[in-house]
Amino acid sequence: MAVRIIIGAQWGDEGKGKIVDLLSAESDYVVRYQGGANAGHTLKFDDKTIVLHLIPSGMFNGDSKCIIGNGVVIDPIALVEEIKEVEELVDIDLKERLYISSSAHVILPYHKVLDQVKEKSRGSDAIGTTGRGIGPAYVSKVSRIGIRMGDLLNQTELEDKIRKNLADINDALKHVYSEPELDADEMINQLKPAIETIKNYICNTTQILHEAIEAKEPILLEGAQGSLLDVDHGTYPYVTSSSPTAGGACTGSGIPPLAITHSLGITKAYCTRVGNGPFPTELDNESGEKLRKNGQEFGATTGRPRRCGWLDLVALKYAVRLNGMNELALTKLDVLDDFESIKVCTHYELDGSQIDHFPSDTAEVERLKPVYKSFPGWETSTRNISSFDDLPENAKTYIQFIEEFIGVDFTIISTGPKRTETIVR
Ligand code: 2SA
Ligand code: MG
Repeated sequence: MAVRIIIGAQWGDEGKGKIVDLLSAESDYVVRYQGGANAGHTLKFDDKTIVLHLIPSGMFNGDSKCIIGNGVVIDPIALVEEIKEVEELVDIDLKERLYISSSAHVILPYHKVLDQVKEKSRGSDAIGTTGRGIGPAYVSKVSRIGIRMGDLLNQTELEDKIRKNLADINDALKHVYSEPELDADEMINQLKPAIETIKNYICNTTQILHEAIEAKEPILLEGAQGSLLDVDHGTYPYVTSSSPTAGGACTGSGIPPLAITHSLGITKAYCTRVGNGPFPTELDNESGEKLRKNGQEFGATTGRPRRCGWLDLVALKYAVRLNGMNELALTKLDVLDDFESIKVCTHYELDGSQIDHFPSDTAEVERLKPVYKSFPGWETSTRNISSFDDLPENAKTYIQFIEEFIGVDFTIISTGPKRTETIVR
């Protein structure tokens, strides 16, 4: 019985959605454990495309139960829109498939306003958030004034809590940020229809998962964002406000660490980052442009162009160690198809000395100079190849070098966005 965590090994957008969709056919449960509607997980199957932000990517392949765990922060209005979108795309009754933790925290309109106002006030130090209210919602959670999904079921108490929180927030909006105040009644009325739609999905998901583990049912845990955006282990403060790494999967679902059997890291064949913060292998040149164009590297939630660069093996090794990854998936190999030469970063130079680890000090990460190893490109299409043996020799050499460097093999290699465009080893 597998309990497998799927974790981004970079700065997000590694293609976790596609891999979760692929593996969900063999899973009884698919669980989101952190983040919120800042995530953008793109799925392509049959002739359909959908970008999921909150609903787990296990909805469309098999009939696994999809859980939004306690560690997620949920915007009820965004969730209702997404439920509608899913039900319009395919003929499924989500009532049978979707379970939402009563302990997950709610993103209220004031969190989104605070997110945007705080970003504006940071000026050139902006983090480049998605503006979806993620940071302020986790602030409410840890400062113990948060509203949880279960609280949506008691209208009187909910209204009380919203009014109380809003009094402080309006004070800050008015006096600290010189921004207009928000109206509690308007907010409450806006939430009512959303609550009506989602109330039947709210339940104790931790208990469901404990029973699933005891019944030895296979579970997939779907991370959002990536290891280098982790609030503890990423490039702080240029991080998201949750723990995408393996530990976050336990706290964000209630699954104990010893129940986890597999830690599957997802990495692209190159690197991207969206938002601000250091990115050692970033390419501010034609090759970077070409990666963006070939890989269609634009934010799946915000549409922002993603920053692109060569694969950073030092950062990848750090992610593997942080998460105890014992399997890797390589995605978007086909994006490199028309490059004459391809580089990977094998170590860094920091202030004149060579280092081979990822620094914990973000100021040091800013000063890193990547040292590369070059590979000849394969300059032929790998799109749609589904057997490792059929890959061009130069692609095999590239992949095998990464595996040897990291010490973990790729069990999945993706050669296009569709389910069929995949090598499973
Ligand atoms: P936030 O909104 O507080 O989580 O932003 C903090 C940082 O985390 C980054 N972040 C992301 N990075 C990559 N992908 C994400 N999801 C979307 C996508 C992003 C989009 O799939 O493309 O559409 O722009 C994601 N979500 C958060 C963010 O850029 C900040 O650097
Ligand atoms: Mg994404």
